[in-house]
Amino acid sequence: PFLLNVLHDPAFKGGQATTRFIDTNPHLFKFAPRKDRATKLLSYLADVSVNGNPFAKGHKPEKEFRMPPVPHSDHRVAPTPGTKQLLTEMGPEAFCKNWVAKQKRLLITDTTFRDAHQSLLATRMRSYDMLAVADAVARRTPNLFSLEMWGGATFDVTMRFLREDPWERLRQLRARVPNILFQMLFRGSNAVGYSNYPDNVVKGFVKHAAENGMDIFRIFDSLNYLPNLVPAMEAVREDTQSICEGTLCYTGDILDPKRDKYGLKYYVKLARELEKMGAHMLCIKDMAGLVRPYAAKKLVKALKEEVGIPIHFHTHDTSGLNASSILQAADGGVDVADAAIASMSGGTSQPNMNSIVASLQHTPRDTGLDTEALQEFSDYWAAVRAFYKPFDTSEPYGTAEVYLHEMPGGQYTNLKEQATGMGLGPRWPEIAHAYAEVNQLCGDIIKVTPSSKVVGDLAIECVARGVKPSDIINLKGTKWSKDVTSMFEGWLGEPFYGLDKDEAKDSWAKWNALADAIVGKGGKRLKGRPGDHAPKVKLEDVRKELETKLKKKPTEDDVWSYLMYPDVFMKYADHREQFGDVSVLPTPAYYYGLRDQEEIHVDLEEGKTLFVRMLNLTDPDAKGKQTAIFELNGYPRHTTVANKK
Ligand code: 3PY
Ligand code: ZN
Repeated sequence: PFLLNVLHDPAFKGGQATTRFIDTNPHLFKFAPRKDRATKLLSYLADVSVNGNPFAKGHKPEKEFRMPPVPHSDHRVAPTPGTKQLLTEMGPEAFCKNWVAKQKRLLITDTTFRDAHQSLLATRMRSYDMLAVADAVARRTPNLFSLEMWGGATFDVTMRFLREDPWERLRQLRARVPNILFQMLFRGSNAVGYSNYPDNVVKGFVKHAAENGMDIFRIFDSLNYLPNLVPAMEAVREDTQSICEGTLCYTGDILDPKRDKYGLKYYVKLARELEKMGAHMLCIKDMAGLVRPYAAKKLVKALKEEVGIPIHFHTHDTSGLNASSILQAADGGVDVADAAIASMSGGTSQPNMNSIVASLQHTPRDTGLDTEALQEFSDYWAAVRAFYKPFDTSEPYGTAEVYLHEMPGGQYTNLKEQATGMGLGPRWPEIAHAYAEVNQLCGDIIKVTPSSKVVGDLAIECVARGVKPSDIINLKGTKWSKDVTSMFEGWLGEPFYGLDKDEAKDSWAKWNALADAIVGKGGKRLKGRPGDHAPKVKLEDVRKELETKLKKKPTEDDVWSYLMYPDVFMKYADHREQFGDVSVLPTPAYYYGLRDQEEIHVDLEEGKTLFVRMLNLTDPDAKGKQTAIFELNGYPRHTTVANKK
């Protein structure tokens, strides 16, 4: 390429080059490092154009995508100050007490950047599509309460399937949205993973996330075992200026007199305890969308009477009815509710923000959000959503089946995929029933990541083997997956926390019988908080270990990513080494490569843009190699890849 630079230089072309040409034009002769950023990206584009993206399931779009219409906003005008500025000025305690609790309007959290795509698109939304709209979000909806944009499954999936750095996503969005609070979902002692992490890892992670821009930590436990929340809650309160949102997970139906185990009394008890533990806000986390409309009002009213901190309601629209749960919760006095932009809402995602906002207009709880802006955002996301077709597999209609299986919205599509992958797709109704039966066999537990995964694994296993869930107890010598055994060994904590002895008696009997069958009678069983059994991790040792593996000094981001997901992080790091930062590529190019003559532009940084056109892709040669010929900023470049198909 350097030769081409020389050949194109006007002085050289004009025949004015002398022997001093090299001395006076050193920039033309600076050999780019062999693998510069552009070269690495071209290798990626060549590879994905020839072999496809291994994570896009072989999907080939039939027609060209339309350019998503980015909502209008003037980036030269600074965004109006919002909740972020208020939190900074007031501090978490005063902000929640004197501002959030005093708002008449219903405050709204936009989940489009996290739970909506986790629940609809298997968490595959790339930073690129969020960043493209972020300037407009900051300017057109500055009166949002918060943006949920991190945590849950996003941490794992960004590295595993998107080959992006989750920390970069956080910082890049923060830079563009300086005025709205950022919120993450934090799985208590399971942090952003699926198993227990030592206390010092949980605390260090919280601190690093806050330092990089996280404002609200929604902290829950998958069995509502509140002692598991302590390290994370302490870290938020002691080491950060962020908001600690203590969370209770909702299951069952408080209106059903026959299911009084998880009744109003239970939720009130947990809520009071969370407030005592230091929560600045309380979250009702209805991960499966089981809070029915009239239950919503009853629950919120009862909790409002019992706790003094603001209440934040999170639900899913799996039944198709949960916008009305939000309206009823608003009537009951809830302070904040979660919703997703229209074209990313509904089904297993959150209810439709645009419609909720419109339906509250001219009422006492009017949100004040701009419906025209929300419509433009919806148009944008509708176009973007088309890029993610291979992952967009949930039913486009509501289903009351959710009241039977009680599956979290974020799990539903994943479990369906898992079933389809095992050839069990057509037997989904059986799996849904098995899921409900396994739950009863466990003694009727809270089901949310990771406990929901264990119930799902067991349900699929039963259907695959053709046994009834109730037969698990009698299956001798079966080897269950590690996730399954570790839950019954006690590594997720204890189920039935918050119930009194009598209420929990039957449940414990069932749990113990199943645990005996799975772990084995006399097998190792933990009691109490798993964190008390997990030795502290020596961070210095981890840094050294990682330095050896990476052959260079790791960043603090790398250390925390590695602590959460060692194998996934190492694969991501290899990819980054080979192809550079692929998050800068437009999404169709990332998933499907470039078509013949297609041109994209890639902004590497402010003022540095690559224009890449696919000129030709040769047929495979005798050794199966194909050459992709690109035009890069006007110059031809080629790269050869092995056809692996
Ligand atoms: C997660 O933990 O990822 C969830 O979304 C649970 O609802
Ligand atoms: Zn959710």
